Amino acid sequence: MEYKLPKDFLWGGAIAACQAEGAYDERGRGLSVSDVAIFSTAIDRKNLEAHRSMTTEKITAAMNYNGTDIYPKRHGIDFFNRYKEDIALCAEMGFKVFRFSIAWSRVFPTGEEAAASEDSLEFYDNVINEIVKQGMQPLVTISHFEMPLALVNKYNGWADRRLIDYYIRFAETLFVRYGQKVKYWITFNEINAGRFSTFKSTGVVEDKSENFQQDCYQAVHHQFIAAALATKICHTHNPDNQVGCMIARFTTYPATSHPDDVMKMHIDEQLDNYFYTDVMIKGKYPRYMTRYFQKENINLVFADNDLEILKNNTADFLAFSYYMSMVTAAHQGGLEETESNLKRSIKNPFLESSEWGWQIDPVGLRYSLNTFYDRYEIPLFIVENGLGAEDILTEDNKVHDTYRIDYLSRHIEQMLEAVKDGVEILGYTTWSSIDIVSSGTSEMSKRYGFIYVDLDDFGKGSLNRYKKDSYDWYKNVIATNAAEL
Ligand code: BGP
Repeated sequence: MEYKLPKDFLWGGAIAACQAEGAYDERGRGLSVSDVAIFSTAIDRKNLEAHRSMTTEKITAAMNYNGTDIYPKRHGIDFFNRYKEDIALCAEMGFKVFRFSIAWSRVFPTGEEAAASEDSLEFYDNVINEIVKQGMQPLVTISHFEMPLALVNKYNGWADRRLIDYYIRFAETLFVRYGQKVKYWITFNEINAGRFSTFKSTGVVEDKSENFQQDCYQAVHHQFIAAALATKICHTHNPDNQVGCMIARFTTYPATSHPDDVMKMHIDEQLDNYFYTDVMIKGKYPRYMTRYFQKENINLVFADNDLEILKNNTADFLAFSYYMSMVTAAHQGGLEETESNLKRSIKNPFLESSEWGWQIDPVGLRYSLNTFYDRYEIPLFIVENGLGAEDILTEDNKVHDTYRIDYLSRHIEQMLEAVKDGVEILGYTTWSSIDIVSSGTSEMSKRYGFIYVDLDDFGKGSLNRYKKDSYDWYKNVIATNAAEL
């Protein structure tokens, strides 16, 4: 017997509210962390540091700033008004699933309202109905780098335990309203991002914290509890629904075969990846974290029944994003580094990099799928994979993105190898489906979609949508269930 890709494999693409919707101040939406986490812009493209250390001063400056360089981040690609056209274009490609997120700051503008905004719920009714009408499954990320800014100002974000209640109120509102139409849910986008990009992931502000490290991990602990409770509540409303956890997969290799480097790789994998999935899938804190917390002088505060909650409400599937692999060494001195998603890496001499320094590694995807499945034996869902590039729109409105086709086909090829290895995979949604604003750089010119959006880094452009060469290519991949790549 041979393992094969199932006929009902969920092919599709993804977006996030804070990078696509725009309309940041329309119809009662509250300000959100994503509106002010905008410091690495086209002007300062490589400055990821800004996201790691958001201070109240920087946030206030951003709130009062109306400069053109932050235009794309707040205005997105106007998905808020153009969702019908965008969803139709994705359906035409044959998507089986459409991944998107719901803006918390739209549904509960300050997070603390007694009732959800009916107007906003209707907007998402329309989005979901459109997806279903066009023959696709919605895959909803409940929280994708977006939360009401008011909760940051009042509570220092997820550092405060009360955030669990606010999140649960938000999540339950969604389960009640959409639970009959949405089968697949993700509780938090890249829950492991909090360690590298604390503000956009947890809303914790560095200068509001007495012990920033402690608050980072306490915030993540609160998110673990919130995710577990949300999983429980979702199942109560509809036992058939599936709730996944999600991390950014930081696949890490040792710089050499020196045992110290291999050990360092093992520890990095534990701290950056497995800590999160172990808690959310095995339902308990792994023992290796005890040593780490002691070393870092971190003392997490647990409520009486926290361990019980984690144990009884584990994730139904493991979703992850995969863009590249990384390299680590016990002694980093003198080794050349490169940028990557959320953290830096040592350069791998065997791999090519994207224009942003992300090291392209299709085999690493097969390796990641295998290592995850060996460890957990639950279904996996690749919910982000793609290439950020500076596409060029020709005079006849075409984009010849052969580099994107090359990137995606090589990754899908390795995903198929993993299927043959016996790994159970529910689906594959590319990042992104249509061009949206980059999360890391706030730029429009870092594009990932099959559909080009005519908008530049300074908010100029017609917002017209144009199919890239990769559009027809992916349509055929889906039609042939990847028999033709
Ligand atoms: C992931 C995020 C996405 C997305 C992607 C690409 O970390 O979940 O929101 O943006 O990375 O990153 P970037 O936009 O920084 O290129």
